[in-house]
Amino acid sequence: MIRFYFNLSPNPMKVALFLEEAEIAYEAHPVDTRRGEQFSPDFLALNPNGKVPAIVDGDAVVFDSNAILLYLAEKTGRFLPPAGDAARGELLSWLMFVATGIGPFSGQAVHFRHFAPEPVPYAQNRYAYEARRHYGVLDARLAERRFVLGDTYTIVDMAVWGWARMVPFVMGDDAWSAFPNVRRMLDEVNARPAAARAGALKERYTFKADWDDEARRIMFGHLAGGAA
Ligand SMILES: N[C@@H](CCC(=O)N[C@@H](CS)C(=O)NCC(=O)O)C(=O)O
Repeated sequence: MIRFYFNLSPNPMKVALFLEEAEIAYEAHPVDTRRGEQFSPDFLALNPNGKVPAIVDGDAVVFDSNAILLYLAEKTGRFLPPAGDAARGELLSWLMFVATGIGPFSGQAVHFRHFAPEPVPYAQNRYAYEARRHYGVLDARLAERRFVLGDTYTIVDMAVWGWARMVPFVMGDDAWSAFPNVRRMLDEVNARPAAARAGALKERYTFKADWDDEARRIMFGHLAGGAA
């Protein structure tokens, strides 16, 4: 049975959605990142980068949410176009767009909007701008398509779902007005039973909620004087 190492943040949740969509049996292993469990030797042996998600599937250990989505899609032959198809190229482009654009810029926008120890207007503006720009690209794409690749629901939509649920947290409470097509797609995916099952993980597992000094020291190694 697949072991799924996760918390409730956007990247692990994309993988939870796939596992539920494909009805793959899995054993959930919560990793409480505010308590530093991502740096335990056992977890670092799975993902030396010390971040969730990761999965163990027999001999295969896969980390990084988008790599896991591709691995599971290729393994099951589901939620991706056949290898060599033009649509497969499109899927790879948009998956990397989420992996290298939507995800990291959203993450940094959240950091400087909510968590930086002091306000840094330049960084706030840069990351808010880049997050908005990326969601704008996605919104234009979805203006003419039901899902990112067209009529077919794929792992790209799952990758988008993980982050799109966080739009107000990333860009502010009024952000949805600028991205109506992303919102429409998010609502459609949210209505799928698999999304409800993935979302129900938060009822079954509790993670540390306090954003205290311990959590700050663990999550932001640079504040504790850690060298990269
Ligand atoms: N590129 C990675 C990013 C994963 C990531 O940033 N995970 C966060 C979720 S909270 C994490 O584990 N953070 C813990 C930390 O930074 O110490 C992916 O897509 O899986």
